[in-house]
Amino acid sequence: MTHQFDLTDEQRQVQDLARQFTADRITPHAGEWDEKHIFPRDTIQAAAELGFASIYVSEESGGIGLGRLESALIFEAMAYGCPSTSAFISIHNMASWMIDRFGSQTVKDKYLPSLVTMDRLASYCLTEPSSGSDAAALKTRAVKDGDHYIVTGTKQFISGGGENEIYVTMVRTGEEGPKGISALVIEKDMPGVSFGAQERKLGWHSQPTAAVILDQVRVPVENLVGAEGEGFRIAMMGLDGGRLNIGACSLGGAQRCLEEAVRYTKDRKQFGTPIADFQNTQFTLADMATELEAARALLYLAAAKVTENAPDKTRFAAMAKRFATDTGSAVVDRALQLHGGYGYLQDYPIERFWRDLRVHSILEGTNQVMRMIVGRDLVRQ
Ligand code: FAD
Ligand code: 2MC
Repeated sequence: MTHQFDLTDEQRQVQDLARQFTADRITPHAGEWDEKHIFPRDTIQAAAELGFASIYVSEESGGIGLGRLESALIFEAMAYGCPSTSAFISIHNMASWMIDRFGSQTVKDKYLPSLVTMDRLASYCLTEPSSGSDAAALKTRAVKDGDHYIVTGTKQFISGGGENEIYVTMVRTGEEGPKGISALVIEKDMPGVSFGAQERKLGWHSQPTAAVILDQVRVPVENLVGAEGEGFRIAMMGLDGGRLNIGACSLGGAQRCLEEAVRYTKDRKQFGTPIADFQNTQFTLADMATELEAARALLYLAAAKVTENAPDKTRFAAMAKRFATDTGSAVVDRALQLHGGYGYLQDYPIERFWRDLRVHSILEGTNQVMRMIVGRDLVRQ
């Protein structure tokens, strides 16, 4: 490390590994996955062979035990090829980490060995039809019956819904509000689990999204992650990391589009000269690069804070998610403009990134909710 703000040699190695994997296994295929709605399960499992299914799962549980900055570097690198696939792997990591960090030895032994290899894939189920931003208002009920809970309710918009084997699900075991919520591991094959139709989406075509419908599902009490009533806090702590990863996916996608725009504008001629020669083009590229670096710096700082469990980690994760996702989309939008009409065509990758990044300002907490988290924290002090 030459100075305080550089990556370490180990971090660069992790980044290089993820970049190489992306160049070999993701970038050449991402356009086809998007166009044909292909879910690349083989590629996702190949990522697990590099440890990318369990980046911040502890080594004792079979993970690679890295920090959140290393995680951000990996998701940023993979999003350079395909933000949708990178984000899918991030959600699996978030759910696996919740089990590792808060689960009993029984629940860890039951699920983590197959999650770190991605023989089983994990979803994170918080949102419901009537509770999105107001997540603590969730209604899915889990009623104790001996050594089981009987779970009934619907989870909406679940990434991996219908495909994944494991659903880390926030359910109500007690009173109204956040303190009545618990986290339970539910399996796809448990009787009473079914799925809604696959959602037809603007982007994120390389991964499935569906409602998870729970009708009197009998779930062993041993599948609790953390104690009863701790589920909301666990879910929010999962999202502190998930939001960093989603921000990193926007950075990686936007970096790709910036590079595509530089290449394209040097090549494309109008008025007898490459359009890269116009001052407007150079100023636009300069702003794109500057804003991206600023977002990256904030995101890496926030990631370091989450690794350290700093007292202001949640505020910084929210700031970074908001800023990186908005900046990422603004950068991609300008890259599209610099491509003119060609940017709007599927012959170039820009429109795919434009569509894929759009949802990052909505999911894992909308960017209005991110402002709410930051604003509340500012006025609380
Ligand atoms: P709402 O909460 O109804 O919000 C609508 C609008 O109102 C938004 O602009 C919002 O910012 C604004 N708003 C709401 N409350 C306030 C407020 N207090 N102040 C200001 N503005 C406010 N969820 C999961 O649990 N697991 C998943 O795997 C998952 N994957 C997803 C995948 C996709 C493709 C999508 C689209 C969503 C996914 N989600 C998932 C759900 C996602 O987290 C929610 O869509 C998101 O949290 C917003 O909830 P909502 O859609 O109900 O919008
Ligand atoms: N870490 C630890 N604890 C936390 C926390 C965090 N990041 N955030 C909240 N808590 C605790 C908080 O301290 C409080 O506990 P206590 O009363 O003991 O102090 C409790 O949780 C309730 O918190 P709030 O009072 O802040 O709860 P409120 O209901 O007012 O709002 C809000 C919480 C709006 C921040 C939350 O509902 C939220 O994040 N909404 C957005 C939902 C969301 O992000 N959904 C994403 C779904 S996943 C997805 O989209 C995917 C693609 C996977």
